[in-house]
Amino acid sequence: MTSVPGPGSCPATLPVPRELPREQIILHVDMDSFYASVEVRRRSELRNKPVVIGADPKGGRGRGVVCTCSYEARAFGIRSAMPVSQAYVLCPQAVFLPPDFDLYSRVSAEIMDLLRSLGYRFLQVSIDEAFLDISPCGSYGSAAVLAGRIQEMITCRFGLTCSVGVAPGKTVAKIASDHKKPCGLTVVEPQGVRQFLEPMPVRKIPGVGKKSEAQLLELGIRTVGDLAAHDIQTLIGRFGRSAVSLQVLARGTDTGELEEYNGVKSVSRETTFEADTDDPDLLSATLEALADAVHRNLAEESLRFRTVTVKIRYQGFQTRTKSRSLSRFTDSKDPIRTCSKTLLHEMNDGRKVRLIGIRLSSFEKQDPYQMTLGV
Ligand code: TTP
Ligand code: MG
Repeated sequence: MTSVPGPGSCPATLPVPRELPREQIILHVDMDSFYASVEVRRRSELRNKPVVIGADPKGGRGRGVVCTCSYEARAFGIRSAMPVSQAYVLCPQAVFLPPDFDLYSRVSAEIMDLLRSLGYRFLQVSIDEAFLDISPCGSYGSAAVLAGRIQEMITCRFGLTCSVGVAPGKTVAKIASDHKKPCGLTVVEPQGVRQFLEPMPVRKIPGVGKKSEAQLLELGIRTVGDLAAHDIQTLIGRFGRSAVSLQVLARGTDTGELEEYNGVKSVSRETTFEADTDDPDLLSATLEALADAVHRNLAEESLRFRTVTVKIRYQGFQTRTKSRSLSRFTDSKDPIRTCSKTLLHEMNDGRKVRLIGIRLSSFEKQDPYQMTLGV
């Protein structure tokens, strides 16, 4: 096993800086085809095959969407969020597997523990990606060595591959990790940021989706370079104040610090029924009301969450809780409703219920990196 240097112990051959460097160096790790790779790891007969994680396609008539797929399946045009029925048309011979969220959450937690244990400032941003502030490495040469060792270590320890980007800020590091997937390593030094970003389509900027892309195109903005150079007043006129942060991202000048969110730890609401109940309609309506309430709190605090927990107390006071972590942070209500319904369904064994509750946790504050154009 390769040992990965911590901030105070860069490899012996590498210079240890005498003082903290002025410019930060940010590393972004993103696992390759994460859910699919975890499945391939436990069933080696799936290696090198097109594997799609999503509900059963039922001969092309199945419902549901693709969570992700192996790179072999991507060669057929299959992508995340595509209906499984469409994926089936593109590649009927692919192996379609239902997602095993509990397994992916466990593997993710182990990977994140490893990354956190390296001792750098750390920020997890989704189930399979995290940032490290590796500024103490002192130079991009040392940073590249560290990045390669992190990749080796993840492969050795977990039998999974990841891609890594290293850059002076979070957004550029994230775009860099996506640049040469899978197993990619892209290092963008400060003087190379503009050259790296300028030719990219605007969609590469995190937060710019299909709709924003179309709106930008109406202004003749196709590349990140076009966006960086565009008149800011015109952009503000079209998109409002969020245009300022968007242009900062396009210019690669967002060098905000990495901060793990340390504020509110959880937002929760629970209800005790006047009389113990097993009425599914009452349980479902109560859960909806609780989802509304926690969602309102979330919005008041300007937070995005990743983990939903449902608590159920049965007649006789026995209490159970069950949690599920989403693949990425969100501030929308729908995942609270769907996830809490699934969890309640999984725990409800037909006994009468005295109390139910919903708790949200694993937060991050909204920040420009997650910014969208609000369209
Ligand atoms: P991603 O990192 O976006 O995708 P990925 O790891 O599968 O592939 P890549 O090599 O391009 O990084 O997302 C991480 C996991 O989140 C992914 O394995 C499954 C889940 N996910 C969904 O469930 N739905 C989605 O729409 C996306 C994009 C991801
Ligand atoms: Mg990934």
